[in-house]
Amino acid sequence: MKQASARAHSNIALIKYWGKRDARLNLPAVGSISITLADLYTDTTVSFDDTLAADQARIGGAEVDPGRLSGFLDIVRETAGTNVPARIVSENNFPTGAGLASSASGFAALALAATRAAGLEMSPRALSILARRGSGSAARSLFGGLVEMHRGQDEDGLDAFAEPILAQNAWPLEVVVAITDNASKKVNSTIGMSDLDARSDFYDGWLAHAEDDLSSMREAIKARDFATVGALSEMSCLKLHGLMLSTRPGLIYWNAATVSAMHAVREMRASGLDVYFTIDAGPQVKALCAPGQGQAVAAELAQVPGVLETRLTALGPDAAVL
Ligand code: 2P0
Repeated sequence: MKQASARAHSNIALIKYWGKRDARLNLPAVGSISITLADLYTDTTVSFDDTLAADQARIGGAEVDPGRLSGFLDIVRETAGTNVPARIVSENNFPTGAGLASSASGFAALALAATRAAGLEMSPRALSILARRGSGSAARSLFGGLVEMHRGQDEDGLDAFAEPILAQNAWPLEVVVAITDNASKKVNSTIGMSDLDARSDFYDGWLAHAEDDLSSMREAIKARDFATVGALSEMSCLKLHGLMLSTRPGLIYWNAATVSAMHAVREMRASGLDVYFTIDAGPQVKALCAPGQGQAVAAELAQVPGVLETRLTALGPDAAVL
């Protein structure tokens, strides 16, 4: 039996990925820029075991259908020249499938653990390309700090990978995650973003401005210009949700507490705190805070009706073998 374990941290996109240029290779239609989170992570152990009849998977203590994970392991097995089944055991230290990027940390941890267990030594870039096959956002979770994912141009997807913009300790931003619902979302991201050409009249506009948004964000990050980073983050979030709302059938990932928390963030800003919101394919609100402002923001968000829990976190590290 060959076994390895890895930890990868969740990430939150500030410039959002939504839409694919190739569904089979899971190539994104747009690039994205994210921050990796210190305190939200997935630990995964992969054991290739020739006494197993088929792949098995356990997530958060429950046996699950290994379907999507098996498809991913097949890519690793093909690269390593083996067909041995595997057992996957994975734990998130946060709610799964609720818009907290569990597929990002999950597939990044799986990519690292599975390749190590299979005896493959891959560069961070090759691991990012592999993790992308599992989930687009997972390509970013290989890296700590602030990270850019490239959409790439090549048909084989070898230029669609993530790389760091700023290291974990280069800018001590803080993030408050306000959890408003612990249930899994009803429409997962892959389905929500499928076939947007046919399903949204806003998709052309989304694609047309993606490169400008990415370059503005890249410059603002390099200049440590928090107000611009925050304003671009809120804009990209609202634009994403405009696209989601415009999709047939319309995707409404927000609940009442999500909207209350968005207003609360803007009120905090009006009263002098440096904070901006972002929201993914789920009802949780993530507040991006300038260094030193996270505690005050967490205390305010905890008072918002419908906010169940807040978590304050700093920027996280690269994924690592345990
Ligand atoms: C992001 N999201 O950039 C965007 C913003 C959610 C909203 O990436 O189909 O789970 O597996 O590539 O990575 C969530 O999508 O989708 C996501 P797939 P993924 O973080």
